[in-house]
Amino acid sequence: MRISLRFVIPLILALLAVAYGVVPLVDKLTLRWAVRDLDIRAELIANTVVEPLDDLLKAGSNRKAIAFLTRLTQDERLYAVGVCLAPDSPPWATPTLPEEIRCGDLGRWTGASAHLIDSAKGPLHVAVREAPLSGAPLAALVLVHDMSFVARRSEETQRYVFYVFTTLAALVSLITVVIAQLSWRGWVAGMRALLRGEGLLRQPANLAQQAPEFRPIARDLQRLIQEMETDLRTRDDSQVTWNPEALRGILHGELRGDDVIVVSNREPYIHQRQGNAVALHRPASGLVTALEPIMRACSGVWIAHGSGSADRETVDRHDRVAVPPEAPAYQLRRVWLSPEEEAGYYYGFANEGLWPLCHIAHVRPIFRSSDWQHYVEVNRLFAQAVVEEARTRAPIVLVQDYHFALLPRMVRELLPEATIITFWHIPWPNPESFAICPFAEEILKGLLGSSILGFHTQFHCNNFVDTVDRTLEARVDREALTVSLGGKLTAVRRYPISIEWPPNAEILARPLAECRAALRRENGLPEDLLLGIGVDRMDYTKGIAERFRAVERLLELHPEWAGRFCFIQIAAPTRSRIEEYQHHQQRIEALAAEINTRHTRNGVAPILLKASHHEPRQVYEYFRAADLCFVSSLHDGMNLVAKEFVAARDDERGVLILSRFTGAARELPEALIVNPYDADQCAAALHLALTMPASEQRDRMRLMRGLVADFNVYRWAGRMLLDAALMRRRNRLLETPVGQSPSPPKS
Ligand code: GDG
Repeated sequence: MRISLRFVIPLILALLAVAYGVVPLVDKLTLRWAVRDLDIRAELIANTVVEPLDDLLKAGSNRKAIAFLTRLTQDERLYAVGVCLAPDSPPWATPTLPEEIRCGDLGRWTGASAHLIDSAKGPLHVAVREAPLSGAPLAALVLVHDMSFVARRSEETQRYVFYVFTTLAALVSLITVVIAQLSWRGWVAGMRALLRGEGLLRQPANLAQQAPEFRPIARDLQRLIQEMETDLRTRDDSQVTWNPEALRGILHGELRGDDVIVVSNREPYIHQRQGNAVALHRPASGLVTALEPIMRACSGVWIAHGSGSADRETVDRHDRVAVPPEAPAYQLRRVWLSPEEEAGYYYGFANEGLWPLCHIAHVRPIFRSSDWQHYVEVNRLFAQAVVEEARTRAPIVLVQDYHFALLPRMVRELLPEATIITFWHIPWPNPESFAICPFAEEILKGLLGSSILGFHTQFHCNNFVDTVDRTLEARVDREALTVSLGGKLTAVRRYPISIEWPPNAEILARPLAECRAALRRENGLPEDLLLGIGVDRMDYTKGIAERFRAVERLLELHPEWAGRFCFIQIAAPTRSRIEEYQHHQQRIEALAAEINTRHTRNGVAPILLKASHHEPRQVYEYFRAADLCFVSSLHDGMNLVAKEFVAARDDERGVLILSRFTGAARELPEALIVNPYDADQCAAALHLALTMPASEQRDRMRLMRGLVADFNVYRWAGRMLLDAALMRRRNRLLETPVGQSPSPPKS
């Protein structure tokens, strides 16, 4: 529409100008030129005919004189000729001489220019010239030219002028449209690129080449936008009290209540058949711990694998169940997998391939092409579930973890307007380590379907960007930390995950002294015994063996602790179908037994291994009963146990020993930071913790609690949602055609 107007309007203007300006001008000019030509012609004829005419008159042959004049009019333009010998006599003339030409008023036709008359024949040009003849010195010759040829010539000229000008006008209009289109697109593209953060300054060779005139404005605009964003971020982060209400506020204010869909492998509630009854379980998973309070606040849909033996019995006909059961706040949509799919996608590719690949824990990754096929299929299955659950064309999809590396791209293809935030809960290795994966390219391309890709630490963000740079033909902006693949931009951002704060009152309900006494009693331990705690899934990345070795080393270096100190390890069973995990559990059990054999004193074993699942409330009671918590992961994205221990200690006591290879170590430097591979250092940290004065414990714990309180899980999710909202606003602004409302809901 815009294009056709741009073409037609100049064309119409040009035609009007031709009709009312150019054509009359051409007429006037043609006439003027013709009259001048005829004047000259008349002069020439007069000069030529006077002499022969005089001879004929002298010879007295009037008849011959008239015949001579009539012969002259055989010239197609000379219409009539007459001779006036005296003013009062009738002219000798050809029969065609118009009647209004009389010898008495010839003065009417003389002067600087000839005169025109209209006759039945058409316009005539009359020229009167002196013709001194013998005996009639005042005689005059009247020459009348037919001017119809002028009209014909003028008509022809008009036609040519019209065609020429119309063609020119059409050409000019066309060129105008093309230039306008090109420059409009260039500017729009430049502006879009700028607002997307692909500043011209960052790709001078590319964009600045396309629109070099844009460069100075771009620099200023970009700086302004960045300053505003930083300003907004800092203000938001420091001024908001991050709680469920704040999150709901963002969702309904910034995101206009758009629908939120979470996708994860692990479901937050598992229904298990136990005889005739159905029991509800909360799985041991950092991801679930973090996301559950978010979903309770946002009330969207959580899509996950229905893995419980009674899961099918508890869903409605859309495979949904409202949770939490005691106060439903959101929908859990279960996706069913066959045993083969689960074996290939979950146990195989995700946990025998990607998990060891991303954790530098010296367990060799296994990649089977059959596992990969299942991984692709299951990702597609979940992508389809996302489409089914989306209420609008542009939902916010929160993709969780390494089980769904391909999902972001699949969802992007099915729902191009969706805002896809992918969070990678585990570390991202360096490019050399990642390169051994035979499906590296597909995984990276899959992840780059995300609008935002989040990691716990800046180090993992950098590793990811480096990996993309080495593996794909993508544009990487290291300053803005964005990756552009096939024109689609993915922002790679750091969002350190956290836990609910303040912690749920229920899990802190039991008084501290009671927890201390009860747990010692229940485990047959002396009342004054010092207690260490470790809570993990039974995973080889958690460094449980290294932890036990540290306890052993402590007892070797400080035998006085034997019988006075016990370390309780809660190890929830995990991925037990995988051989590596079975071996790991056997090794851990054997190691604990071996150390206990050597160091048990007064009936107190130094290590109490509880290889079973515990409810969150019990876990928190252990945290509250302990004097120290030891987190010794060999490599961990964040490690929420560290933060949970801090949250559990409202008495501001207890010491946290924390592996430097966890994301948490970057946020909690007041913990005793150790290298879990260094048994001596860990033993020294254990000794330090057991002897740390209460005041120092309080000082350290206060700082750590302050950090976790400020940076709780609502802030983690809120930050991502705010970034998503900003992105959506930008996209709506830039991609919505003028006058069209953005993304109407699906009918
Ligand atoms: C991944 C990343 C990242 C443990 N045993 C029991 C139990 N737990 C709970 C803990 C904690 C959670 O499981 C473990 O969370 P972590 O963060 O320590 O570790 P991963 O499960 O490996 O989590 C990790 C996390 O994702 C989040 O992004 O921090 O780096 O590896 O909440 O309390 N919970 C129950 N019973 C148990 O026996 N109920």
